[in-house]
Amino acid sequence: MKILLQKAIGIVSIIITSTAFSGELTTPNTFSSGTKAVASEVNANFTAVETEVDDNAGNITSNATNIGINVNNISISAGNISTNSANISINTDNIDTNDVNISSNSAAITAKQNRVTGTCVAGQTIRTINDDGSVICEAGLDRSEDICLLFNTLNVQYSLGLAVPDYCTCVSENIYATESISISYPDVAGNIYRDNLVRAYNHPTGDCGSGTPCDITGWLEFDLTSIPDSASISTMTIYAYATTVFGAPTVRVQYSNGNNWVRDSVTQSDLPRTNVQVSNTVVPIFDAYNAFPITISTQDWSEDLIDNSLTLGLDNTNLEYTYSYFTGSDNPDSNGPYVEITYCN
Ligand SMILES: [Ca+2]
Ligand SMILES: [Ca+2]
Ligand SMILES: [Ca+2]
Repeated sequence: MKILLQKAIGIVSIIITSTAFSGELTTPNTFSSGTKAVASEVNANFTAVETEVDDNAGNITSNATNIGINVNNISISAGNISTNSANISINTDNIDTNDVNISSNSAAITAKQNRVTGTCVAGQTIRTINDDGSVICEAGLDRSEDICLLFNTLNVQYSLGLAVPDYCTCVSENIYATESISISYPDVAGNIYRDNLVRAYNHPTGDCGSGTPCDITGWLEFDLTSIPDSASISTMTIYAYATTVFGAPTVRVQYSNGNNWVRDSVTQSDLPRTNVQVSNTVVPIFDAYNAFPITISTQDWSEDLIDNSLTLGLDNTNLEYTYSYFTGSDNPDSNGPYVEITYCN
């Protein structure tokens, strides 16, 4: 703004200078040799000369003033020119810097990964993302199926204690016991009760053979043929109907690796207490089905899926004289014992 004002002042001063010029002298009369000069004509010529001389005198004064103004303006302009030169130099440097930045930005734009805009149809997965944001698809793998397969084939629920994911296909089956028996331990004679009751019975002062106190486990056998060998069992609960409860027996489930036994011929050595506790204890309720939820992680159930014979016992841990009797396997429809197994594929 300041520079523009100074330029305007300079232009005005030039205009003032150029308009203050004098006219050209023209004398009104011309005298010839041998003729008489008339005084009025001579005076007229002098008057013309006087007018122009006066005019020039005025112009000289105003020119002197203008010259002073112009000198000042030239000085101001010289300062501005110097400032402008410095600014031009700075701008030139900035332009050079910008050129370098533009060059590096162009390189970065060329090398950049574009926003991913490519898509794959349902059932496919992205294999490669291209620089321009397009994608290369391939036939998708159903990871959820893989994970369920992992649970089934490696039995990780048992080995790692991991729960089967909800999205795995899980089914529940109620499998009724095919055999039942009650056997006293550790009587080497094997005091065996081959009737249709499943005993969870302790009598510390009783005699279950050769003077041995009574510690009777009632066993149940289940046929697991209907469950695939590769299945992963996620929950398992025994339901047993209590027909007698004396005192407050604390009944737990235990496991035996005995297989394919029948009530009429089974011996104590056929049914060892291989795993003495695969559930917490429950005090049974009389004249009702009692649920005994099994802790899946306590046993590798895959061997029973392969041998198809699962043997689980009901045992009383209360060392006082207490007991509970449950319905045996003879009549499944009459409150028979069964196991509810949930497994996943
Ligand atoms: Ca078995
Ligand atoms: Ca099987
Ligand atoms: Ca016992």
